[in-house]
Amino acid sequence: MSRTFLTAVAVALFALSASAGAALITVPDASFEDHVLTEGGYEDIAAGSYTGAWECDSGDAWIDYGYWRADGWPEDLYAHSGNNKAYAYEDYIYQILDETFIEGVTYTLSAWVGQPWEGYASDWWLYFTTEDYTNELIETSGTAGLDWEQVSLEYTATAADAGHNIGIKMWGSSEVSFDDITLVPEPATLALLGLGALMLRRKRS
Ligand SMILES: [Ca+2]
Repeated sequence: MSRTFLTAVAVALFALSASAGAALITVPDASFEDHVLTEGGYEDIAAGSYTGAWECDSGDAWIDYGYWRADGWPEDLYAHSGNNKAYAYEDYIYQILDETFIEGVTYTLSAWVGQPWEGYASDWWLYFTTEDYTNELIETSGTAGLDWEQVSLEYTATAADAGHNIGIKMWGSSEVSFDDITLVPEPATLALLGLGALMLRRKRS
């Protein structure tokens, strides 16, 4: 085997290992089901009795299981999956993950958003932060509809972000609800493979 070929193989293997290493990030309590509720129940994320992984900023964020219907409201938005969803009344819901940013990797944070009633404020925001949840790296926002919709935010980590914990954060107005949060890193695998092919070509010519 030629040295050129071995170089290309090495580059491809490196790309594959980078891909495997960053392929999956598990968001703890991604569907807000870790805290078990009975139907009609709710729990303040800031309460000491809350058992999930999420945190909030000002104590106005809850997980619920059909709370508004149980409270007599004709409409409610049931969880996108499982029993529970989260909502924030002008509050932040966030988590600082154990995983750290890798320079050049593009992270996609996705959430399902929706709201139960017409005529109420319905803004949602998504953010990436570092381990300080107030340090916002990027944000996006929109308006929640009456049914669930998946929204997302992409961020490519810089050299300055590398090694910092990944923070994911949401904000909602009124009873804008969130469920099924995912975080997918996309390493520059194809770019690295492309680089390998380019090196191969250059050495041949
Ligand atoms: Ca859920």
